Amino acid sequence: KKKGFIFDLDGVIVDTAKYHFLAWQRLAKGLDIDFTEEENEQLKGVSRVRSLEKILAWGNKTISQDLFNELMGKKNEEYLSFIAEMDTNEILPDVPRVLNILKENNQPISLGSASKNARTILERVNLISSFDAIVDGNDVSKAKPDPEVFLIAAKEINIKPEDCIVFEDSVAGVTAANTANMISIGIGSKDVLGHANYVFNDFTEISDDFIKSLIEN
Ligand code: G16
Ligand code: MG
Repeated sequence: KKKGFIFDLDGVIVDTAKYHFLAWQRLAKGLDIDFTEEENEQLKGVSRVRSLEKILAWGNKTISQDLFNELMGKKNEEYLSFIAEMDTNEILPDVPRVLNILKENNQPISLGSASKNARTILERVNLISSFDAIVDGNDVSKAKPDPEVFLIAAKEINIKPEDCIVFEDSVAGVTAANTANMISIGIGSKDVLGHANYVFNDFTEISDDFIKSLIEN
């Protein structure tokens, strides 16, 4: 049977959260705002605009629209300078194995990411050709936890939402997958992603047989 397999990018295929963190931290410092790794957790899967809004709220700062736009541009420039150095070593463990099983079983694969830099990252790590469709922050108007990104990702591979399986590391992303009526597989800690249908710490815990059971059921 044909199922649709939808992958989030940051935190699932590569760990770019560390680069977002470095770039946001520098920006926050410039505004005299303390920005912690715990706060960074809450920015996972969240769009760029919404992330800056949250950081400003945590720091009790209001800024002009012009400065807001300028800071967003600077943050992205810095982030781009980090991802320019990425290579295949940054692909998270066993992601290629899972992509290969799916390919061997002729299963369509989609990307569903909030990032506007998704294509650049997939090119850097040489995975762009593994995807039959790429839906990212440039294609959606409503950010996760809204299901829009995953619904478009399903449509682009012609698979009904209820036949789709989503791999996600963020709270908002798992909620988005559940709302879309898809099977959600959380990648991370059970404490954080308890609302997912299944949770694994990483892809090394996901067996070939488990993937095959998803295809068959
Ligand atoms: C990712 C990250 C978020 C980031 C967002 C926007 O989403 O998880 O932390 O804020 O993209 O990224 P950009 O600034 O590159 O547009 P995902 O959905 O791939 O996890
Ligand atoms: Mg993510």
